[in-house]
Amino acid sequence: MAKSKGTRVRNAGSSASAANEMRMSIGSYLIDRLQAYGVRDIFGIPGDFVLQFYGMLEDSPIRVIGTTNEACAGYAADGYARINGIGAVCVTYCVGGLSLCNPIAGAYAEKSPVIVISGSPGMSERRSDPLLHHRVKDFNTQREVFEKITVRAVSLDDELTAFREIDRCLDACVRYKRPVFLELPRDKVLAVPDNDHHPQTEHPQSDTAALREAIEEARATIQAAKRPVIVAGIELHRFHLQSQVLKLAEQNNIPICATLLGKSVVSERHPLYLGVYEGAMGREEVRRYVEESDCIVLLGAFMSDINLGGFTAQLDPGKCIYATSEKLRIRHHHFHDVVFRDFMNAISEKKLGAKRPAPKISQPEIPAWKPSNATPVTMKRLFQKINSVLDQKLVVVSDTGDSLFAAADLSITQHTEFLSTAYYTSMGFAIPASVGVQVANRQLRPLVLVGDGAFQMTCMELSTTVRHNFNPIVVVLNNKGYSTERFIQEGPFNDILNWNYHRMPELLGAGWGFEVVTEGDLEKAFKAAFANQDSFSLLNVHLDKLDVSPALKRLAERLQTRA
Ligand SMILES: Cc1ncc(C[n+]2csc(CCOP(=O)(O)OP(=O)(O)O)c2C)c(N)n1
Ligand SMILES: [Mg+2]
Repeated sequence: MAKSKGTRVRNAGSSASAANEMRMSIGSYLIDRLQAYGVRDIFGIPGDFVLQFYGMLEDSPIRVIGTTNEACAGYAADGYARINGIGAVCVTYCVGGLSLCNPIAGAYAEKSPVIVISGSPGMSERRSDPLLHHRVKDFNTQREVFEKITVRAVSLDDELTAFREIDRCLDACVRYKRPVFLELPRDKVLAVPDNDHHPQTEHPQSDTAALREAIEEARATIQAAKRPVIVAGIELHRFHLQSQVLKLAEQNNIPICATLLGKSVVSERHPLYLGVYEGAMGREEVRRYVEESDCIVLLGAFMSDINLGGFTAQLDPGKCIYATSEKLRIRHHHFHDVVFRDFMNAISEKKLGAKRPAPKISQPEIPAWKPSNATPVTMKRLFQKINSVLDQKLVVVSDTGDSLFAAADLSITQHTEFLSTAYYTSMGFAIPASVGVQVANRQLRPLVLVGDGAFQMTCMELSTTVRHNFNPIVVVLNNKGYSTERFIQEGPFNDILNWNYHRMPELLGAGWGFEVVTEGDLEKAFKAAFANQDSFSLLNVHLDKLDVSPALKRLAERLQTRA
């Protein structure tokens, strides 16, 4: 993690300071600070070790959203955090908390700021080491597991330090945009520390000389380049730096592409937008533009394999400016103590000297979609259809599998956001994350793209969708198993049971289901789904088990030609 030169500590100021004289309990201080950081809703399932805190949450303005299991709560909180800027989940000791490990590991990997709160046995109950229920090895096991997958994991077991620990945890969550973990022993929820405390936040500072030198070198490098290009990554979204990247591009006529995880960071209808850069998996003209560029400005991007097309991206570090919240490298020079926001503000501050004509960029046409009524649906035609409906105010939430690869070719407009786990790639993300999206903003309508395998992992979260009258459109890519894996190595382990996915509404007592075999069915189902504003719609789209997206085919072909 990048260290910053200095850190300014400030009193954050909140009702907590005013209420300090009245002395708050640890539980109420935590709830107060959650609200100060923008947490309006919290996901989870209660249990006896956390019931008292749940009671306090119910009495607070924070809305508790019950989910069907804790893993789903984790994905929902992650989806919520990606829209709201921060999310939270509250569960019981070990049986609840440890189910969160996979979603929270994903949130860590992809920098989604989620606060995890877990109840735990009271400190007084722990004397003489009893075998209390839910205990694994010793009373610290759960916290130690979370130390590996969060930026800060603490137990609020000491009144003297609890408030300070809460401040530090929440601060780390927003500063690093990564999950934090707070364990609250049940006999400390109402404990009232008797020391005075004023909430504090830390503000990392850049080393001014390092910042100046980095900016001089970056500006000179971009200015001298004939064909610079920007690769925009997900951190621009997480740190709210989209306007800075657009300013840098527009002032200097520099084309922009996005990584797969960063897709939708800038509107894909922007005149300077080239497309998703994902090595061999992406469109050939985008790959060539980036790899032939003499100055590649990677901003907030993860240099991961799937994100950049299975390690097929060929980027020469000698031609790259690579800036993230953790690293700043200009060609082979490494800079320390430069805060990403300061770098972005300074680099976009004023126009660079070079006169550069606007590049000629032609985006692929989005042809009007006309169904050939009796023709069976293919992946290619399905995604052409989806592309043609994206003008609406939608959030595309894509699960892992060919739904993700295919979605890379969708054209995301200003009105649409794109959420996926393109780096960690855990199946089961999309349906619970879509719940998180609508809890964060009821005006957004998720278009969920999910394989049949991933759907079977977390589809029960549609239950929460129904409880809250949410209205996502869920497209199940029913290719009868794990086609992405089939594509790599076929075997009976890739087969799954074919469910009547379109009959989920009968089970849940709400929603509309559509079975889609032909293009005619697809046309009718989408029309009805868009008209159905009041509940979820589910399209069970039958596909051939060997039919994969153009993006996945491109990857395979190019890997073969390079081998
Ligand atoms: C939680 C999890 N388990 C296993 C995998 C490995 N995996 C990657 S893609 C895939 C198949 C996905 O199947 P499906 O959701 O039906 O999508 P499809 O590949 O058929 O498009 C599997 C098993 C994973 N990424 N995540
Ligand atoms: Mg499948």
